[in-house]
Amino acid sequence: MITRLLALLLCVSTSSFAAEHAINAIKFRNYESMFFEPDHLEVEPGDTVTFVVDDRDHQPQSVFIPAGASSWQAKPGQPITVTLTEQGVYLFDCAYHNVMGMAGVIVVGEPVNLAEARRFFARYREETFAMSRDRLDHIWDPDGLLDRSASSR
Ligand SMILES: [Cu+2]
Repeated sequence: MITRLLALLLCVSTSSFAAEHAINAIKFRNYESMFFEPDHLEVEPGDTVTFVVDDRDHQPQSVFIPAGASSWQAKPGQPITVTLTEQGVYLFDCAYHNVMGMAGVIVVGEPVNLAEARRFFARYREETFAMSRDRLDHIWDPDGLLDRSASSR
């Protein structure tokens, strides 16, 4: 009986609960301005991510998503919670401050669209970032998040 109960609990705890994550949109801290913290996140399909804003002049939105995924855009100055069901690499930014390099990356499950995401980001970086251009480079570096997550699976 106890064994069955433990097995059931283990099953429930590993598969049934989607995790909830938060990403904070930050205006100014420690001499750095307009950034997301964390600026990258690895989550599992079905998890939720809430974008929390510390100022009315933020508007988190998706700018690149895997095929079949739903895009999102917060109302200006409002938090937004999204459920990420499709695997792959997502790029998001702040509609107001993306010119200042305010953007980030979420990997849901396997980075199945990594090549496409990498091409998109290269163009996006040149066209969008006027300041803090190298801010997300650590994610795409050969030793960065995306290559780690791609090679470790
Ligand atoms: Cu902003």
